[in-house]
Amino acid sequence: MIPTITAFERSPDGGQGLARDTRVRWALEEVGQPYQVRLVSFKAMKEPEHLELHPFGQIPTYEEGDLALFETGSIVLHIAQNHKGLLPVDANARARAITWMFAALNTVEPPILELANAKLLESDRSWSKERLPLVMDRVRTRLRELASRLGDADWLDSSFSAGDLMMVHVLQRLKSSGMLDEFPNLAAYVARGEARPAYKRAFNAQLAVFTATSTAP
Ligand code: GTB
Repeated sequence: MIPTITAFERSPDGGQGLARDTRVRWALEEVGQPYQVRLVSFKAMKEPEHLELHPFGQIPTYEEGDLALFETGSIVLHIAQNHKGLLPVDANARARAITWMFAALNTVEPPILELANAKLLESDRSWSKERLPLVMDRVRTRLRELASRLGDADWLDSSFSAGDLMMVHVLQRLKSSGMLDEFPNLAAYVARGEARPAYKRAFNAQLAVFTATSTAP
């Protein structure tokens, strides 16, 4: 059965691949599962039809037969559990890979989102300049810890997994800040993820949506 995901009709990132449908597209490409995409506008995301699929009115969602999922952690885990290629066969290695997925979403992504919000939504507040260095320090702490664990390894555990896919996509959000470059092994780790053919296909597919909608009359 071909799954259908939802994505922004017009991504605010201008096709940089930062919207979260990219991580789902990437997972589907890694396992060789074709998929369909339904594009949704910001208005449609808040309407009853979409809220039925996603209680928080966001993208991406994932539909496959009777199953409808939201939350990229859950969607990528579902894909990884039902196809070969994103989780090791060995039970302990599999549990560790899933642990890295949770670490990406629960430990590394929150301070990165806090930074994005501080820059995007709070820059006009009187306290913004004072707060920003604190928020940046929280991100740096996580990056330092992650860089120390990764060391000179290619991936977080023995081989590329859904944990790396999630971590790379989470870290990509920092590229424009320059903070990733303070940790050369993390910058190289992200570049390794982006060099994977499956990532390139996912990136190009989301970019094609942006290009098509921005050149439409
Ligand atoms: N925890 C959820 C998940 O992982 O699935 C979070 C989903 C989420 O944040 N979705 C965002 C959304 O639908 C799109 S990806 N937002 C609309 C809304 O909440 O009304 C987040 C995102 C948006 C924009 C950029 N960007 O422009 O760079 C990057 C990431």
